[in-house]
Amino acid sequence: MKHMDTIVAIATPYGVGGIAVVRLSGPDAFDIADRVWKGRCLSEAASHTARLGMITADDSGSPLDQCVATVFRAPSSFTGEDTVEFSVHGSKWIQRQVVDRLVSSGARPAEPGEFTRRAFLNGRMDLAQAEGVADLIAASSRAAHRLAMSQVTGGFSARIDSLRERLIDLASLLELELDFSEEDVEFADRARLRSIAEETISMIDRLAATYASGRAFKEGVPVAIAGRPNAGKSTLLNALLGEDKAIVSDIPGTTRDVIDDTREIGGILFRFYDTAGLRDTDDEVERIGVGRAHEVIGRAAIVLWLIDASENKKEIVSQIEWIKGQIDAQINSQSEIYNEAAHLIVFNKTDLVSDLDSYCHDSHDCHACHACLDSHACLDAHYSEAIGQLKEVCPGVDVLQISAKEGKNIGTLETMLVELAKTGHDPEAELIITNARHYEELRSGSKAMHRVLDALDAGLSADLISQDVRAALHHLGTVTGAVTTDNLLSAIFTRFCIGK
Ligand SMILES: Nc1nc2c(ncn2[C@@H]2O[C@H](COP(=O)(O)OP(=O)(O)O)[C@@H](O)[C@H]2O)c(=O)[nH]1
Ligand SMILES: [Mg+2]
Repeated sequence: MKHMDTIVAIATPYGVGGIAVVRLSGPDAFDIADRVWKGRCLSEAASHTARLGMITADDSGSPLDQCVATVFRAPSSFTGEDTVEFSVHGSKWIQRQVVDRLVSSGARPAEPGEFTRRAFLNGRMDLAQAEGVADLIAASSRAAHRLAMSQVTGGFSARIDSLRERLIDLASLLELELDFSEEDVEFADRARLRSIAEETISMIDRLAATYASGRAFKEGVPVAIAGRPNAGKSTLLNALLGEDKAIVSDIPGTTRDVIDDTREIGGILFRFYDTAGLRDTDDEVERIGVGRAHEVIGRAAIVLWLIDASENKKEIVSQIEWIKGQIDAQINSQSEIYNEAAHLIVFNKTDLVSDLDSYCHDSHDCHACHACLDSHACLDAHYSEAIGQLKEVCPGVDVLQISAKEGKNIGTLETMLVELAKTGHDPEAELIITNARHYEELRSGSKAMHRVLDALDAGLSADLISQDVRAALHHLGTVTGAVTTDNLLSAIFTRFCIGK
């Protein structure tokens, strides 16, 4: 597909920097560039070379900015078209003037995502790779960066293409039969078709199942800090973020709204949510906060249930029982995406119970003792019955002791968070999907393949079965752009920003 016009936009962020890059791409890029250029002719420059020169302010040749122009000749450029990138001085005024000057010399201001759209249309990259470019630009952690890179470099597309090849084989076996329909032959052994279809479904489903983790790695793995008022939730949020983000006080009900922020730990971006303490209350505002807390807990991938370890044993046991009820209720009303939330029981304020050593050794009806605080085993012994019951509801639940105020064991908590985030899918090891559109297409593809199985079971004719195989092919094809419509492209690229 050929574009007749030449587009221009600032490719660097809006604002003042040392330099800014103005990108010009299209069939007339070199002619337009030469019209505003004082220096050695750009249209004669070799591809991938840079020249120092002057951009003129007007046709009389008065200087606007001294800059470096980098020349890329079609098809060896990002867009696949002739391209000049001007590295100009980074004043906002200069940037605007250079763009205006190029527009008045024949270029058109680019629309959002238009450079990447051209790259796709000129076959420089497929659709999943183009979408990867947007993710790469937005990547804010090592995991998100790695996932975007696997999309940009085509690892993900290769997997989709191999799935499509299997389906094409399947469809052609079926369609061969159609050509010989009068002779009533079955070229394709039905049992073999079935096993190919089943294998394809399991491959598609496995990829689709990575989406919950993929989205979490991209946007920040959601971690809810939950518990009764005054357990130290806001103190823990501040300790994890390393700043005083939430107000801490000993007045129960201080945190009324959800407060959140992100932090990268071990290469993974986490989004921590401090919530209002869960309790029944007559205060209207606090009640709304408690409602929101429940929503956040329901959507979290990891929930940290905080317990004030300085309470007496009876109170702690009752809190563990209460947490069991909360988790139980949540498991029963799970959303599809985060149906495997991890739960961690965190005993906080352990600094307050250090003077209770003797108390503990004399009787077991006590707070956790100092010696206990460094060993999980002992704490489990103290609350073994209650924790055992909790594990019946939620087998993977883990227990940890910290002091949010003194920063004790926060490092251990962080290590546990990283491990929990990777239990679903490891971003370093696996191909993981991060894009909602890809997820939807994979699911539709899987549904079409289930219809293929049903049709095989029902002994339907080859033409009916092949229709559903074609439908599955279509859905997988839209992921990489082997199949596209203008609407789809507009929907994708208008979400990019100008200059991409
Ligand atoms: N000694 C001690 N006090 C703590 C600790 N964590 C929180 N606190 C105190 O407990 C009170 C309630 O803390 P806050 O974080 O506001 O609890 P929230 O209601 O759960 O958010 C404050 O006075 C905190 O200083 C801790 O680890 N040790
Ligand atoms: Mg609070």
